[in-house]
Amino acid sequence: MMALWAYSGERGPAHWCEKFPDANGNRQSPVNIVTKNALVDASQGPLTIDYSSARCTEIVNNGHAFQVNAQSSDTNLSGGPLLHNYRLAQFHCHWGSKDGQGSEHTIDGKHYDAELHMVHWNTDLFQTTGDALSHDKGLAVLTAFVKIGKENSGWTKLVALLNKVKCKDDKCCIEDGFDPSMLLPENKKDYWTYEGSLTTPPCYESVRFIIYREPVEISAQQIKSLRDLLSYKQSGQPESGHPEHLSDNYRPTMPLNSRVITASFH
Ligand code: 1SD
Ligand code: ZN
Repeated sequence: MMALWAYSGERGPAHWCEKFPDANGNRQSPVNIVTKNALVDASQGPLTIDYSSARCTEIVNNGHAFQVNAQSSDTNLSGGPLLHNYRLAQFHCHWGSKDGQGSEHTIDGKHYDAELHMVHWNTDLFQTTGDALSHDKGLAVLTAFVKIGKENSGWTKLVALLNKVKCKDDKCCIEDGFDPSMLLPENKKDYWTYEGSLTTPPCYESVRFIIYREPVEISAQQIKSLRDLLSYKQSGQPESGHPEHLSDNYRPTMPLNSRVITASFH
């Protein structure tokens, strides 16, 4: 079956709103962060991130990205700009086919090489991830930029897992689990935050983004394992006119409109 949307061509980002009207809304993501315009709010309390009970037991290639699913557990993301408790549902990345592109958000117009999204849902107000997905304050996405540089030992295990889900719909159990905190930058105090949306259809306006200022570095060899993923099924072939490799899976930045981006630091 043909995918309902894509990152280029006739079903690319400019056409998403034809099937997914929220994509035309006024609080869409990603956005360009103009650092000098961010409103400093050092009064926000610290962000609490507790992944100690995380049970990340499955990795999937969904044809748009890889995704590591977390089973229901007592992970917690709260504090900072968040008014509720959030629980980790999954994490995934967006990346480029070549250096200098791949992140969804940009900083003063500049792309990083990839962007990691830790997707959390609000367990105070909703019963399931599905309920939370389409409602304001439903999701919180903790975001880390990825930059090509030195090898990252926190990524070693992820790279090994990526090799097991090369094709669309490939799935693999992670027997001994995966500690997602290995993928976050050291400096967790400095971040930007704003109210946005899912960056993929249906583009629901349900997401509070929290974006770390400090990028994490991974090696050229490590990013290659992302670029080597395939966008089609083992038994199939690439859709005509669409890239064989899964990359450049980032949405162009969307207008900020009247939103304000807050910075946790001076
Ligand atoms: O792209 C993801 C999508 O795969 C899904 O995870 C959705 C939440 O269910 O979130 C978007 S994103 O906004 O985190 N990129
Ligand atoms: Zn994402």
